[in-house]
Amino acid sequence: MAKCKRVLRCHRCGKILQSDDPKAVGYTNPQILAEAETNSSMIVYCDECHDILVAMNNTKLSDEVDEQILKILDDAVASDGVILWVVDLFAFNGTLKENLVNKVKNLDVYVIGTKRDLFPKTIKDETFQNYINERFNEYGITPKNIIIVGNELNETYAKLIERLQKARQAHDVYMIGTTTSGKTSVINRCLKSYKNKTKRPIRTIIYPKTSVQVLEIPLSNSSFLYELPGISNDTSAVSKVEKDVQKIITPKKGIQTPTFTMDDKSSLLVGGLGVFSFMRGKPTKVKLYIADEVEFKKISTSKVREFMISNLTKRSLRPVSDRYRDFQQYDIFQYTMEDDGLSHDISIEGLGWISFIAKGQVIRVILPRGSAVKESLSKIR
Ligand SMILES: Nc1nc2c(ncn2[C@@H]2O[C@H](COP(=O)(O)OP(=O)(O)O)[C@@H](O)[C@H]2O)c(=O)[nH]1
Ligand SMILES: [Mg+2]
Repeated sequence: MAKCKRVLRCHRCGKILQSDDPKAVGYTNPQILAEAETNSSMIVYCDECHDILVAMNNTKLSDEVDEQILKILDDAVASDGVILWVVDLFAFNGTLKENLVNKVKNLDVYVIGTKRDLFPKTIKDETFQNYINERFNEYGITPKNIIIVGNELNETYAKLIERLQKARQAHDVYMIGTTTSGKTSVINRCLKSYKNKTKRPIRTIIYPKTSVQVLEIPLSNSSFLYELPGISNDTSAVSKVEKDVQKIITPKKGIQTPTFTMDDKSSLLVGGLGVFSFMRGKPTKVKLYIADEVEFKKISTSKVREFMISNLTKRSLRPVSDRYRDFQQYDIFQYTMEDDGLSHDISIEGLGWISFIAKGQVIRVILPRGSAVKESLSKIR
């Protein structure tokens, strides 16, 4: 009698998987393939896609502007400049890029966490400071100071300038941060309490030996603060969707934090863009953090695929991106959590995150291809 075996495809590119020829398409490790053949719930990628996915989650600088920023930062390194790193408290994850971190590691780094006003007032600044500190520490940076700001005009900004003036000891200050992290807003608010005591004007210049524009603010007759161009956030869901969808997923007024109890058959849909499926584990209380206009829904995991496809036309859960017309265009990651009883986040960069106590659950995350997913101890505990 003939033997029959299931033919498996790469979950990302759809190519038929094989483990015979490492040079041919669809190659994957024989052990993984053998395991997947007997375990139908396992997700497998060909080696090529696997490498792409790993690379994507280790965000590296990609575009040209980023290269120029690194060039400018060579000056910061050479002159022992001070780094003022602006981070978006909501869309934090793409912030720490390897090349950038390596460049400024040995300098004094001050961090400004922006958009505090999006979060409930009950959350203490300290909570955000601890989170930022932990993430920077992971990359070998100990920030000298972390300041949390929002869109209100308050003393924080005046204090910020004062503190920076003292700390920098006549060195130049280089302000860096991802695009839309809030650099210009911070500067505009600081300028309200800034007095230019120098003979030099505030101006934009093309930074020497580069082709990028920077804002140059004189701090003394011989030193400046430079606002550098935004670092690309090419792994953010925001960069993967059209303008009107971007507007919906980027919080303006506030975020919503609905809670759910997820069992091993339930999934949480975040608009038509992201899904968190709990595959294994006891019922878990989950808090979702997303922009106020994003719709969400808890459904049975067995219905996810069908729902996502029908939602493309029905649009019963918004937003929907027309760039993701079929299920193959989403990436899928699977996390097996530790059993440490601590609060963890799984975040889809730029879209939002879930927060829950880790107890060995298996969680599958579906997200627009190319956006990064990150697991860490919780931002808000
Ligand atoms: N809610 C809120 N929005 C902010 C804050 N700072 C900046 N934004 C918004 O974030 C977007 C990008 O800000 P911008 O300062 O231009 O960022 P840049 O690209 O880093 O210079 C704009 O829509 C701002 O209105 C803040 O503290 N709170
Ligand atoms: Mg700007």
